[in-house]
Amino acid sequence: ATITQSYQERASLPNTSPVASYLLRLIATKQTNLCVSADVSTTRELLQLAEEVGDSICMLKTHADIINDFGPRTIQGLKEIAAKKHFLIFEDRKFGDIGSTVQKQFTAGPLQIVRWANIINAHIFPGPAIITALSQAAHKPPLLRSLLILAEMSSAGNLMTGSYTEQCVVEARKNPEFVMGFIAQRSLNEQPGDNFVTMTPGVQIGATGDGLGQQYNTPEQVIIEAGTDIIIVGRGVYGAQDKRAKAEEYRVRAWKAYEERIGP
Ligand code: 5FU
Repeated sequence: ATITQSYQERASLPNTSPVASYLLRLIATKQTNLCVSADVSTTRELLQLAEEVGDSICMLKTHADIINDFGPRTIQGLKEIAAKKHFLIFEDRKFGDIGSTVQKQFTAGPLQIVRWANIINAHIFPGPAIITALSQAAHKPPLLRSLLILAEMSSAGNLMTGSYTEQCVVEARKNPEFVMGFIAQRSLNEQPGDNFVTMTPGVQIGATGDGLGQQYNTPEQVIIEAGTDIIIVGRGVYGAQDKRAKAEEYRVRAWKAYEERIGP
């Protein structure tokens, strides 16, 4: 199904959330299916990294709660660089609570995630109301926001397998306007009509793990063998001396893998 279709083709399929369509077009235009995970601890480092890798990525993933001095300057800086370099912002907040609480975590507090993150993610272990609650909060006032459901994780021994993962797909199919896809280790587009975007963390060239549960695959393993759409790379890029060159190296590897997968 979607495994052999181009990003460009998939952008205009029915059942595709508006943010997914936008992202798929952006990926095709910029020729990048790389997301860099910016797990740094200051606003200065975050904005510097965004500038350095901006041309090579379709998306920047953040953990706003690990930025020591996160504030209005961080938000404004991020938004400006994202607009200038044309990438989306994904806050990896992993919401996982009752609907009423996640609405507050999404819109209020020191982070005000809804104001600046185009894409967020959530666990469905609290039940499907987490999806409707986040959707409601994103739509008043109307903002173009989209959700990734955490269907699988990269860490060793995680419990997100089998029927849990299947249930994630069931809930996503019920909310195609708001749910753009999954964080997963393989494509979960199994039924005709499925066009979810799969983003895969746990990618690094030349490492198998980090000693704290993280497990790594290569860009080729996740794009060609597992059929996913976007690789998410953290330490593999920001841990390098020359971050710009490293991001470009990952972009080329993941893009070639995609071209090989869809064929001529
Ligand atoms: F949902 C997940 C997951 O299953 N694995 C992950 O590694 C999220 N992550 C995030 O991706 C994690 O919190 C880091 O921010 C990033 C991976 O960073 P790395 O340095 O490439 O290991």
